[in-house]
Amino acid sequence: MMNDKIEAIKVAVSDQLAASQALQDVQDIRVKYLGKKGELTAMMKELKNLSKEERPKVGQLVNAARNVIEEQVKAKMEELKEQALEQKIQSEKIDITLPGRKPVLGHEHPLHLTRRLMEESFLRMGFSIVEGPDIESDYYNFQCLNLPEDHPARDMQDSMYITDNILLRTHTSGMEARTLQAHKPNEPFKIIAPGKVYRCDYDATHSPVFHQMEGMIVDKNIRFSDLKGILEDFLRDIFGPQTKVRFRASYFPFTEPSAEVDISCVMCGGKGCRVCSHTGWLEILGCGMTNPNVLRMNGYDPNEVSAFAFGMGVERIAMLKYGIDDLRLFYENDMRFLNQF
Ligand code: 2U9
Repeated sequence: MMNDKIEAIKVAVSDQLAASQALQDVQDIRVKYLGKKGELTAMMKELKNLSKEERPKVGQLVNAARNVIEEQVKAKMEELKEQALEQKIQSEKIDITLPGRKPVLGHEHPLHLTRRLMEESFLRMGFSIVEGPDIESDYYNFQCLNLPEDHPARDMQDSMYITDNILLRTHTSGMEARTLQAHKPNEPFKIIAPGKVYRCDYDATHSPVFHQMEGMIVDKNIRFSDLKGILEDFLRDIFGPQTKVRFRASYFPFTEPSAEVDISCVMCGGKGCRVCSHTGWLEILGCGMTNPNVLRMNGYDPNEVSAFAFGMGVERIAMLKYGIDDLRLFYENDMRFLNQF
């Protein structure tokens, strides 16, 4: 009778295991038959009621059945675990035949592009680039450039002061002064000084931060004709070979004589239009022969060498080159604007 019962349990376990879909089902089967209160465990406990002859035989059968069931449970668990892993692998499978997503590539900002074109033009003419601090001393920003104490450019309304004698540079001119002082007296050089400058100004045509490029050549016998030649070549390089250039007398404390430079209007070619206020000309930069006092103040002897200097706004060059009518477009990060470059 016990025999039949054991056989029946074995069949039942086989059927139930075959029908199991989840690990929990298998655990439950294990508990149901092999657990403390399981059916086979109960049979073991009943052995004591059997005769001495029957007890070892049935005991062996129960043990054998127990081992078989343990094996089957173990095998089923392995099978289900493997199935689960296979499913996970399938669900996480990457389709490497799908075309990749193209990353959006950024590009140069129009101001940076303009600065680079300007730099490349001067580099081709043998200039070097110098860069220096945006936070500048009153000494380098004004004093050594022949800007007297009472000069209007020193006014608190025009400059952003950090302390009494430290400010955000209002021009990159400090770099020419620093370069003069860094060289042996009267040593020749050709430099441009590009970078950010800061002024207390804010409207459609003025930004509190803008970009300048200044430059300077020092050598024996530098003349106004050298200044004209270099700047004409530069402006035709940037605005095209048809560009006409004119020099008008002007005044800057760090140059003498000084001039403002106009180019023929980029819109009408000089005929006169709204952009050039019907004059045919657009003001583009300032320049002059470096004031002998400034050379002297920075360790050079104006009797031995002469120099010229110039300065221009990178934003203005970019606006005229690309026909941009509002300075603020450069700083607003509007992709509809930026994507055009
Ligand atoms: C030293 C000697 C001379 C730099 C110069 C200008 C003329 C000039 C302005 C144009 C428009 C700046 O961007 S802007 O506002 N600059 O007109 N700058 S000569 O002359 C120097 C500088 C340093 C030691």
